[in-house]
Amino acid sequence: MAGRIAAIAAREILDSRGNPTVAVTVALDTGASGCSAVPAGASRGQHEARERRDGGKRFGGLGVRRAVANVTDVIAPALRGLPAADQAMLDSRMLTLDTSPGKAKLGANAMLGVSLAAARAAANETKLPLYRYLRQSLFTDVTGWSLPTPMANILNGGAHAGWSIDFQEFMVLPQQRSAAEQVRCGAEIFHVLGRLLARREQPVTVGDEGGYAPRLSGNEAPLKLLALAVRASGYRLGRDVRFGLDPAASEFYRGGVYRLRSERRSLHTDAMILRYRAWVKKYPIATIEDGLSEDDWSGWQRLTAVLGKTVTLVGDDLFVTNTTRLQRGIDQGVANAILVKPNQVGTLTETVAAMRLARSHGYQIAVSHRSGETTDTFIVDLAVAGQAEYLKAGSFSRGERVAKWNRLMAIAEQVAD
Ligand code: 2PG
Ligand code: MG
Repeated sequence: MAGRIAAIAAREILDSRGNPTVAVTVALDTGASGCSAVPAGASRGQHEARERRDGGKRFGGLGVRRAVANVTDVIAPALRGLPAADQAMLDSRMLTLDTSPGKAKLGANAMLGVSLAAARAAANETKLPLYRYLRQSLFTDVTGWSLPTPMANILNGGAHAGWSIDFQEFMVLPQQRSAAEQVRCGAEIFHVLGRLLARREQPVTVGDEGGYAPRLSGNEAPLKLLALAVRASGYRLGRDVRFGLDPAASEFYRGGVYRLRSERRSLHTDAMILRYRAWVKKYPIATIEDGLSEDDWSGWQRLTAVLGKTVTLVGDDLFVTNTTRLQRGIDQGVANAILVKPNQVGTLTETVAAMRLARSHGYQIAVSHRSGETTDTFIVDLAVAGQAEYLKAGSFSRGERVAKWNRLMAIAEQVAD
């Protein structure tokens, strides 16, 4: 018998930055249950669904007691008795409880916690691993188990690293066949990069996503360092390892220009595009995420015209896992891939809808963590179930990041059997 929701509990816990976030447990009448914890961004897109935060003194205003109460007092009574396996019904019922723009009333953090915990409870009831349950219930048109390539952010900047440099993320994309070899490759490069930095008397402390956060002059310096580290690790640049960038350009777009403080200059959209084109010739850059700002649609069109055939151009703040914005991108020839972050939109059903829409228009998918994470590894199972091309989960340090890579390796062992 399919389990029905018997109880929903929620708590305030801390995320990897030490800020409050929501943890939810959904219990079914069959005895099965599932938990989830919600992540939080620092470089948030303007068009994301809204988190509910308490304001006031506690935790500098970041408390989530209100969101927790919304789960237990508003959402739980409305969902009690519903079949946990009917994700679409649960999520649409929650949407009827909050019709405010961006889910501001209940909070996307409240809703997502319930949405993901319910999916886990339903999966636990079937005794299937989460990725298999998600595949069979939400991605029925997807077949085979080709696993996502890690996007590993081993050098952090921007809002994740006290603005040591302007661009936020410099990622390595290991090209080996197995997840274990990819993780090994990335971790080896990470450690070699650390030694390179230490030799230059640079700090080897890490940023929010576990990558090093050196203060460098300009935004190209990290690419040079990455290239050195790849070679010094014995890997072939381009063949074994490619690069991914997430400048998170919305964060330094002011008054119609891109202000690069570490370079003491500002660039117009077309100068940014020229810069990317030059870098793509010089370095094995496979992906560029948020290379331009979230509402620079005409710039994105030109960027896509120039680089879209050779580079995976990923919309993060641009699309915010939102089908309306993604559809606009599809219609206007903007980007060719989407970053998927469940908490940008607030329910699993809407997240899957964005993935489906992307897939049906040939857009690639990168499922992603947030810079404020917990040890919850739901996104890994989601990426595998939906056959995302990429999984973006930070570097090879900090437990909340490493938990994701470890989960990926565990799944890889299972699907190889
Ligand atoms: C991003 C994310 C994750 P944040 O910009 O892609 O790396 O950062 O969670 O701070 O929005
Ligand atoms: Mg991003």
